[in-house]
Amino acid sequence: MNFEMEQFRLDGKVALVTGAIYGIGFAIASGLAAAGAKIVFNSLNQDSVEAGLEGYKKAGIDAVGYVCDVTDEEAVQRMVKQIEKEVGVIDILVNNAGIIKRVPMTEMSVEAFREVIDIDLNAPFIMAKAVIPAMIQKGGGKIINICSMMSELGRETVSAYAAAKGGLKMLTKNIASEYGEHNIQCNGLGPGYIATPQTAPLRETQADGSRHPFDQFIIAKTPAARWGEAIDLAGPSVFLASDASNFINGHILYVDGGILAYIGKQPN
Ligand code: NAP
Ligand code: GCO
Repeated sequence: MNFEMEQFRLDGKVALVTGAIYGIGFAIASGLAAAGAKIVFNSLNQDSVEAGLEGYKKAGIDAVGYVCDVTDEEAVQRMVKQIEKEVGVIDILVNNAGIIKRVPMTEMSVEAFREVIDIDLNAPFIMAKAVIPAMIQKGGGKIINICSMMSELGRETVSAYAAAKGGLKMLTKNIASEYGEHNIQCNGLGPGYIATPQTAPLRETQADGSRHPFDQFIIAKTPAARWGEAIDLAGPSVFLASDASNFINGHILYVDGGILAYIGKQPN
């Protein structure tokens, strides 16, 4: 069997990207659309769905949006059944929706900790549980969980997020283990530090016009010497969503400019 570039195409596939009205999710959806996928997304309310649809229309993408909180299993089950009826069986699920709370652990309420775990870890479980049965019936599918460098490393103030993303790495490996025989490939994408609304507070220009200390820190820690852009995730997502990665399962693909490989530039 010869390799064909067609293996990177997603024509005829239905891709659900959660929380994809902007940021990394929107960029991933744009990449999947460019490879031929039909894009479906969800957000928390009708206004944000409408905003998302406007954004996709401006990008020339004919997307379909649904209101759904990914932590609500009944709502997720209803949404997946509605998508299967109105668009088609979900071939590709990207668990992108996520939040972060930056609070010193001893000052973090258990409610705040639980909220991060609920959205960043429990929801990918809920979403995968909802789409896998139809994927099995169809003969296979792709699940891509958006992990993080915090699936591997910790840092001050992100205990809940790191616990969730570390758990998401292992949930990825377990879905791969449990459903690989049904031709379902479940892999993770681990973005490095990406310039999106989620990291905007870490990049704010200081009152004296200087760069945020954390901004300078990340530049020194990243061999690419830059923050990632959301679009840097598009190509790797197409790869993991396509037939080109059919023998890759349970893998976390880090898209981090090399930060996990590098001790960091020596301060001047
Ligand atoms: P973002 O800009 O904050 O966008 C997150 C999206 O998730 C928003 O559209 C948000 O909707 C949605 N969302 C949050 N809770 C939801 C819920 N319960 N149900 C449905 N949608 C929900 O984040 P991002 O930077 O694009 O990050 C996207 C993913 O990449 C997250 O999982 C994040 O942890 C991960 N990640 C980000 C970075 C980075 O450096 N930016 C690096 C590694 C991993 P609303 O707008 O309505 O709140
Ligand atoms: C932080 C950042 C990181 C990034 C990302 C890194 O506060 O350290 O928000 O957590 O979002 O997860 O991969």
